[in-house]
Amino acid sequence: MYKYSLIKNLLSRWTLLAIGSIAVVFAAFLIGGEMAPQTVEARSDGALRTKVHPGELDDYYGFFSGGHSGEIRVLGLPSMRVLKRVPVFNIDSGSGWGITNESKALLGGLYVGDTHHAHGSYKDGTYDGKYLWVNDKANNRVARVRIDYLETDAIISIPHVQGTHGLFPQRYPQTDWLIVNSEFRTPLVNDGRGDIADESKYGGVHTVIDANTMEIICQVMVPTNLDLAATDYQGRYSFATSYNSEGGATISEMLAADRDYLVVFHWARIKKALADGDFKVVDGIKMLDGSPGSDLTLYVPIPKNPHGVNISPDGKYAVASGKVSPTASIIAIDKLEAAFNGELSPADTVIGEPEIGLGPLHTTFDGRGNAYTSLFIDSQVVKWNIQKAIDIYKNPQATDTAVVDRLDVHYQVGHTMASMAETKEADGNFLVSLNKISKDRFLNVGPLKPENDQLVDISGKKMVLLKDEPAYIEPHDCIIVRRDIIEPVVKHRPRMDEHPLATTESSIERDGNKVTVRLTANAPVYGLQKIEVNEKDEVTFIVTNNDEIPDLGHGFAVSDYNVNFVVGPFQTKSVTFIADKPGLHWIYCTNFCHALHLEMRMRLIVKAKA
Ligand code: K7E
Ligand code: CUA
Ligand code: CA
Repeated sequence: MYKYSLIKNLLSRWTLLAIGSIAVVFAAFLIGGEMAPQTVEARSDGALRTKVHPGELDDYYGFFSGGHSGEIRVLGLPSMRVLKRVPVFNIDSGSGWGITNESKALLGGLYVGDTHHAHGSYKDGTYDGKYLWVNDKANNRVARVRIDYLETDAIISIPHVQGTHGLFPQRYPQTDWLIVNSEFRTPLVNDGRGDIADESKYGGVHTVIDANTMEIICQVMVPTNLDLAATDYQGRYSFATSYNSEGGATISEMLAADRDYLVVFHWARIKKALADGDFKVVDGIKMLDGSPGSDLTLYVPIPKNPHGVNISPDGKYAVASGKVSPTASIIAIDKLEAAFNGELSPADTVIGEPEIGLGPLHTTFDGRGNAYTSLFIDSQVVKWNIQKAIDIYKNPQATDTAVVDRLDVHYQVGHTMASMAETKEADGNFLVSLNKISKDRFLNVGPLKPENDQLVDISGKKMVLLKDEPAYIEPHDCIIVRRDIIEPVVKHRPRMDEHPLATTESSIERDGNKVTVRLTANAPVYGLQKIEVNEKDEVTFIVTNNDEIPDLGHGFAVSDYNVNFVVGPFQTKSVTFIADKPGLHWIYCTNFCHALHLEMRMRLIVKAKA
C-alpha cells in the first residue's frame, strides 16, 4: 500500500523522482543499515507510512485489551483506526452484550471486568487466527473470543485466585494449554474461615487451562505472587514474574527484598505429576505444589520487583524487566533444563542484565536481535541489543552500553508491542507504545484525559514517532497481527444453524404464563406486527435476522423494558423478561437497515391484570 501510494506520488511528480530517490538513499544511509527494504522509501516521510488513504485497508490487525472498560478493541494498523469493540466482560448497549440470554449465560451476573492481556492462538510459533484469550483481573475470569466472528464465545471463572493477571497461550506445537497467573496472594480456600488475616498462609496460583474445552486442567500453588506470564517456543516451560517474594501484604513489605523471582514452570514434569496422581484435589481442581524445592518450578532471582516477561522471537531468551531496578534480565532458555536438574544454580541462567533506564515494564522485539523496553518513569521506549548486553555481562571490564536508541513517549508508557513480536515471525516494522497519560497531547475533555497509544516506526536504526492516537480507558497491552493471518478467517456471515433456536418462520407459543415468540427480521419488517401478553408473563423473544445481505443488521429494542440488542446477518439472539409494565410498548429496529427502517416496528401489548 505504501509502495503503491508512493509510486503514484512519484509518477505524478516525475520531475522530482531523481532528487527524491537520492534523498531517500541518503537518508537511509544516515539512519543506518537495518531497515527492511520494503520500507526504505516510506521512512523518508514518517507521515506517509501511517497514511492509509480512504478506501485502502490496513496491513495489520491490532487486538488491544480494554482495561477496566472490560472489552477488547480491534484496530487497523498503521492507521490506528478503531474497527470494532468486542464486548467481553462488560455490558454493551451497541450490540446488546449483557442483555441477550446468550451473553448473560456467559457473564454469569458479573458485568464489570478488567482486561489486561489479550493473546492469540498459535500453531508452530505463530498465530493461527482461531482464538483470542483475555484475562479479567477484577472478577478472576478468562474469556475466549473466536476470531471468525470476533465475538466472545466462552468465559470461565478461575477458583482459588485473585488478581488474575498474566495470561499466555502455548506457542508450540499449537495452543493446547493456556496459562494464567494470580497477581494477589490469597488463602487457598478463601471462605472466611480460619485465620485469613495471616498473610504467611497466602499463596499464588499458576492455572493451566485446556484452551479448546476451556476447562481447568490443574493449578500449581506457589508461596509467592505471580504477575506477568509467558510461554516458550518449544512447549516446555511457562514463566511468571513475581514481585512479592517477600510474601508481604503492604507496599513496604513487598519492597523489602533486593531480588524477587522469575518463576519457571516445567511442563513435562507437571504432566507427569498429573499422570502419577501427585496432587491434591481442592474444590474439584487438581492442585500441584510448586513451592521452592519442588521439581516443577525454578525460582530465578531477578532484581527488585520485576514486572514484564517476554520471550525473544528466536525462542532463546526470556527478558524480565526490573520495574524498581533500572535493569532488564536476560535468561537463557537453553540453560533452564540444567538448572531444573540441579546442575546449575537458577541465578546462572541469567546471562545479561543491561541497565536501560528507570521503571522498565515490558519488552518487545524486532526479530533482528533488538529489544524495546518501556520505561514508565523515564517515559521512554529504549531500544537495546540483546547480544551486546550478553557480551557486556560476560566482560566485567566492559564500559560499553547495549542501548542503541531512546524515544521519548507521551507519557508514562505501560506496555509496548511490536508487529508480530510475540511470534517467531516478528517483522520489526511498527511498535505501539501504550501510554497511560496524555496530558497536553489532545484537546481537553475534562479532568481525565484520554490515554495515548503512539505508533512508532522501528524499521530503521532510530525509532521514529509516527502518530498519537487517543484511547478510551484503559488499554494495557496489544498484539499486532499481519492482516493475511486474520482477514481470510473473519466470516462475512454466520451459518444460520449455528444457533439452535434460529428460525425462518415467526410464531407465538404460550405455556402457562410463559410466552415464547420466535421472530424473523427482514428489512423492513419483523415477522409479526403485534403480540399480546398478560401482565407478569415471562416473555422470551428469539430473533433471527433472515436477510441475505451481508453487513445488514437489525436491532430489537422494547420501549421501557431495558431491552436492546442487534442481530447480525443470519444471527439469532434471544432475550427473556417479565412483562411487569402494562400498556403498549413499541418494539423497534435500532439499526438503520432500510429506507423504511423507521417503520420497522411492532406492538407489544401488555394487558393489565384485572
Ligand atoms: Cu504492565 Cu496488567 Cu500488563 Cu498494565 S500490566 S501496564
Ligand atoms: Cu431493521 Cu432497521
Ligand atoms: Ca519485592
